[in-house]
Amino acid sequence: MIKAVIFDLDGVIVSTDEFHYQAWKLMADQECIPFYKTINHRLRGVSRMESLTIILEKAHQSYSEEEKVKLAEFKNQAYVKSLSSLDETHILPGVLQVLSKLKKMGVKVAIGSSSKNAQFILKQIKLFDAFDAIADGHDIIHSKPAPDIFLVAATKLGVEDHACLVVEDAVAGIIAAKRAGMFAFAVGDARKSVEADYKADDIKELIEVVKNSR
Ligand code: B16
Ligand code: MG
Repeated sequence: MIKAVIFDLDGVIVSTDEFHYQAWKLMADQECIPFYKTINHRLRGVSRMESLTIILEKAHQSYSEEEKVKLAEFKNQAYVKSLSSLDETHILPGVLQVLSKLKKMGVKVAIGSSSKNAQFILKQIKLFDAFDAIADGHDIIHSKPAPDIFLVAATKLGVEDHACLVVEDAVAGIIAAKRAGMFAFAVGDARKSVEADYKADDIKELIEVVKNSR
């Protein structure tokens, strides 16, 4: 029986990937590092420093740890600045209906995001109070595909791991959910994952999945 649904943030609740892309691109252009959308695609669900490591694969020079921290800070400042234009109109289709139905069914809801900006983003889109728990990049050391973020979310909710369903748009997030012993519901890019328990074109399909588990 599914007692809780844990939502990834970027790509599930709101699409911030273009904002991430533009901010990383600014950093990459400044450093003359080739960076394009296919590389950006690999950054989904991956932490800030791990994202930088992926981008630096194409760099023509090596960087010290201190320099890497500075590059990540530069990107984050540009990213946060761009988030000021984010509002509730950016909430992805179906999300509000799904949250409202789950509430009525008595199913707990949480956020499980690798982002250290998750709380700010939730405030921008006016959904900060819509969740029973928020687990974000500040709560973990190892980001997806490690199961940590979802295990923290389940603990904060007080729900057993095996009674949680994770909604993810990243393959790394699906792997993390399965490693956490949870059900995995894939949307968007994550539908190519072989590990997902459910794959959907429309997030609203998860209501039936939760109902059928009861
Ligand atoms: P930040 P999610 C992830 O969010 C993004 O998908 C990923 O591209 C980003 O690098 C990561 O958050 C860290 O974000 O730099 O804001 O801490 O999909 O786990 O909600
Ligand atoms: Mg995501």
